[in-house]
Amino acid sequence: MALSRINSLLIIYLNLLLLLHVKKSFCIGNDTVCLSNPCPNNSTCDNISKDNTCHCSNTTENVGESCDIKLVSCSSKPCKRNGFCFDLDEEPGFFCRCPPGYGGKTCEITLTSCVSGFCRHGGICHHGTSGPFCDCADGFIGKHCETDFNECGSNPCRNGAVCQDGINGYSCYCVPGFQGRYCEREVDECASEPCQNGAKCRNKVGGYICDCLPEFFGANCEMEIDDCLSQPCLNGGTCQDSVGRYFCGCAFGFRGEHCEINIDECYSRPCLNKGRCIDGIYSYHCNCDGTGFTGKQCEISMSVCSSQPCHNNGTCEVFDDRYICHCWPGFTGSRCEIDINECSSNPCPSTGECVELSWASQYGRISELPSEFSYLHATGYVCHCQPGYTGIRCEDDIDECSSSPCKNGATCENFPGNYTCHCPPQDFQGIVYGGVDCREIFLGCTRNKCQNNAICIPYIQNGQHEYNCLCPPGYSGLLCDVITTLSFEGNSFLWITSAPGPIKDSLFNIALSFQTVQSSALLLLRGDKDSYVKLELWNGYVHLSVQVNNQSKVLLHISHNTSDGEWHSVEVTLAEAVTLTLRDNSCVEKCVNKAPSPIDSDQVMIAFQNTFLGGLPVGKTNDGAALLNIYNMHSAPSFVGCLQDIEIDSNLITPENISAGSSFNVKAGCNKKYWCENHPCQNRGRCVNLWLSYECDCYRPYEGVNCLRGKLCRQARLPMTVCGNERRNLTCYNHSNCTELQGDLKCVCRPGFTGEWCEKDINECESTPCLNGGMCQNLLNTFHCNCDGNFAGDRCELDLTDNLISDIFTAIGSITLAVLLILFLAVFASFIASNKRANQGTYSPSRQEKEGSRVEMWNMVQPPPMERLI
Ligand SMILES: *[C@@H]1O[C@H](CO)[C@@H](O)[C@H](O)[C@H]1NC(C)=O
Ligand SMILES: *[C@@H]1O[C@H](CO)[C@@H](O)[C@H](O)[C@H]1NC(C)=O
Ligand SMILES: *[C@@H]1O[C@H](CO)[C@@H](O)[C@H](O)[C@H]1NC(C)=O
Ligand SMILES: *[C@@H]1O[C@H](CO)[C@@H](O)[C@H](O)[C@H]1NC(C)=O
Ligand SMILES: *[C@@H]1O[C@H](CO)[C@@H](O)[C@H](O)[C@H]1NC(C)=O
Ligand SMILES: *[C@@H]1O[C@H](CO)[C@@H](O)[C@H](O)[C@H]1NC(C)=O
Ligand SMILES: *[C@@H]1O[C@H](CO)[C@@H](O)[C@H](O)[C@H]1NC(C)=O
Ligand SMILES: *[C@@H]1O[C@H](CO)[C@@H](O)[C@H](O)[C@H]1NC(C)=O
Ligand SMILES: *[C@@H]1O[C@H](CO)[C@@H](O)[C@H](O)[C@H]1NC(C)=O
Ligand SMILES: *[C@H]1O[C@H](CO)[C@@H](O)[C@H](O)[C@H]1NC(C)=O
Ligand SMILES: CC(=O)N[C@H]1CO[C@H](CO)[C@@H](O)[C@@H]1O
Repeated sequence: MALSRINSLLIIYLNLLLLLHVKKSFCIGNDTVCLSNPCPNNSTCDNISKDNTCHCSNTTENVGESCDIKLVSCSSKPCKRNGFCFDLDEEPGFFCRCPPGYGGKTCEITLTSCVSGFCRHGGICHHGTSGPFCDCADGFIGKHCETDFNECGSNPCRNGAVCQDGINGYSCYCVPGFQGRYCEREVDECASEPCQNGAKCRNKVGGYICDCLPEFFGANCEMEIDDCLSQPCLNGGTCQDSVGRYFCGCAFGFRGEHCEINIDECYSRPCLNKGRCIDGIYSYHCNCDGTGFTGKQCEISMSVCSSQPCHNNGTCEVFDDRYICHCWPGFTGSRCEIDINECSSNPCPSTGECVELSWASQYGRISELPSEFSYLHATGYVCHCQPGYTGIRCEDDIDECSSSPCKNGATCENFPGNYTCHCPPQDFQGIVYGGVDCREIFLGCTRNKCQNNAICIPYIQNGQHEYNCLCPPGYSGLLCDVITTLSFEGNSFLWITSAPGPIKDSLFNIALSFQTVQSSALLLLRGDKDSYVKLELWNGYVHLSVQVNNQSKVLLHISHNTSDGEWHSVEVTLAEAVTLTLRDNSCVEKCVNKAPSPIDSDQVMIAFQNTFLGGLPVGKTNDGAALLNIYNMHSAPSFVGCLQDIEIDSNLITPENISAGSSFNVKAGCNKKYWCENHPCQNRGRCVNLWLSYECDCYRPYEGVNCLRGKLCRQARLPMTVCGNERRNLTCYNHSNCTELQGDLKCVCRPGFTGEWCEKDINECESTPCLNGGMCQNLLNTFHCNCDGNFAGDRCELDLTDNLISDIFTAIGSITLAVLLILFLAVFASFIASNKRANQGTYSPSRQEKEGSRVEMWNMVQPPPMERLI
């Protein structure tokens, strides 16, 4: 029930709200209101206003809902009888205040009874016989009490006071000095005792006068006269004013009432030692001249510090009758005379030099120090770097190459402290750059005269383009046109004499290059029989032996085989040590050998005047009789081969400066002959170049010079014997006899044979008995020398020309040798040919060999008769 009532109430309320809303939206549609222009004349439709749609356009003129009511304003002067008009903004638009006795809307009515407003200012209206009249309140007069009565008219105020009229009264406003209702009483201004400092007050009209005591002034004598105004205090004294007087506060050094007295500071005699005192203002000065003292009070004896005893800017301080020196850091000593040596520990490395900071002379000169010397910073050191180094401890190498100093494509190589430019080789235009930085163009080699493939090295001297020739081995001279090569052709020697040098320098120095196939040979001997230095080849190795006074001292060698037919350079120096050096590209290790020098006597030096190269003069020299004795000593065989670039004590030996008679079998140039080039050895025999000749290493059964000769049953040529016992059988070849000695079988050989069975033919050529290049042929128990054309004799020992060093000889000798050889070979060949023919058809060499061996070993049959081939 209750619920349904609440429901219906809620529905009614909601409907009401809806209605209100609809109405509101309707009414608010002001556009439509104004559009219909419902407002009357003299009004406008306002579309902002919600409630009052029409507004009167001039509200001072038109009012009312339809703006149709017109107001009357005071401007139209509606009030009569001088009534005062007030504008109203409601009907009728004005209000008139009428003068007394009149009324009505426009004061048009004359009042004749006690109506309100007949009496003004509280006057009471009474009705009389002749009309109403007014009983006015105090202070007002007139028919209607309209006029205020002037009470000041009787001048009630005195002494020039101003009277002001009021309603039923008045007020008096007094001039100063008067008081009272009518300003009739005079005021006593001295009553408040305005005068100070004992002054007497005299009253005056409207004021007073203070009669001041001396020292005071001012209207009330309140101010005191300043006695200090005259600045009575002298010499900077301060003035202090007091009543009727002043006091001076004096500056230091002055006294007196006005500080006029300068106090004498010398009075106490402050200067000592007869110094003269000069007074000043609150001070004194001691003039110590002539007293021998100094200081403010002449208290310091001048004798101690005046001589400036302290060194190195130390300060001198007097201490009793002595002095003390105060030193700067870095100095010490009682007089600062010792400069502490900060460099004593050698703190800088080798690339820098230690410079002490106390070395004033170095300031401004080296970059590591500031420009000005100061004792304040004089302790310690700096490292002054050598050129090319930097860093505090000069540890950094400056890369001089970083500035690219090398020009024209040269490469730069940095070194500690420096650089080197490697100039490029001659370019395609033939330009060579040189100089320190490869800047300069060197033209010296453009037309050089260097010979024999020498390398030309250009340079500039005094502005001229010059050149040097760098000679290849075997040549010397400015243009490398001098040949230094010498040929040693067997049993040769070259005798050089040199002046004896001073002993203490390098004793001697020999350098030479050699070329040989000999495995043993004497290269050089310097000295004599007792004392010498000897350079030899032993089994291909270079050996150096030194002998002093017949005692062998030093023996050095270098284990590198040099008998290979190629050039090898060897150097011997004798100074504090004996040094043997093999300067050889092929020698890789232990190419230098050293030993302490055994030579210390001048005697030896005299012996060293003589040097023999290649061999010793054994009986073969024009004036060699004496030498023969001196140099008849054991040595390696004489050298066969070539020597060049021989330097003895730095003197170059050339063929030109060899004197006649001091050599044998030595020729200029190198006569190395390539014997094997034409393959002279037949039947696959191996050719060995022996320098002056060649040798054929034949395969069996071939033999002979060129392996042409077949070794046809050689053992059968000579008879053999066979003997034996029950234990063994023995065959003895080559005509040897068989003997039995105490049951032991032995072969007894014929001369020229050797071996257990006398089977070996002794090679008589082994000792190279043929001289002067003669070629040896081995025979049975003997040999035969095939001599060079210029030589003859069993051993080719006879010289046919006697012209030792002649190029013609060389040519003829070689030709003769060749012709002889050819002849010999021809004879030899024809011999073999005829021999072969005799045996043709009967022999097969291999078969014969086999059968022969069988015969040799086991047959007791006597062999056929010997066949002599040569
Ligand atoms: C408005 O004034 C005009 C003449 O100026 C008149 O014709 C008209 O009737 C007036 N309208 C009203 C509502 O008084
Ligand atoms: C009222 O409406 C009129 C006509 O639409 C328009 O000219 C006028 O500016 C409006 N007044 C105001 C105050 O918006
Ligand atoms: C209204 O009317 C009076 C009298 O005619 C006039 O003085 C005043 O200027 C008018 N005001 C306006 C706003 O027009
Ligand atoms: C409008 O005002 C003028 C003067 O201001 C008056 O003459 C006129 O009669 C007035 N019109 C209406 C309809 O009130
Ligand atoms: C030495 O000392 C004096 C002051 O004691 C100073 O004026 C002067 O420059 C110093 N000399 C040097 C070289 O430092
Ligand atoms: C550095 O080397 C150049 C040539 O490369 C030379 O002229 C110069 O003297 C050298 N300087 C030093 C300090 O060694
Ligand atoms: C050096 O060479 C030669 C020739 O080839 C040879 O006879 C000799 O035995 C060699 N020496 C050594 C030590 O090998
Ligand atoms: C040198 O020594 C050898 C053997 O060692 C000796 O036979 C000779 O007589 C000596 N000569 C001299 C001059 O002492
Ligand atoms: C071998 O003996 C014979 C005869 O007895 C003799 O003539 C010959 O000389 C001897 N040969 C040797 C090498 O002893
Ligand atoms: C009345 O008119 C003004 C101006 O045209 C408008 O901004 C306003 O929304 C209107 N009011 C209604 C209720 O339509
Ligand atoms: C020990 C030995 O071998 N003896 C021999 C030596 O030669 C003769 C003949 O050929 C033999 O009969 C032996 O036996």
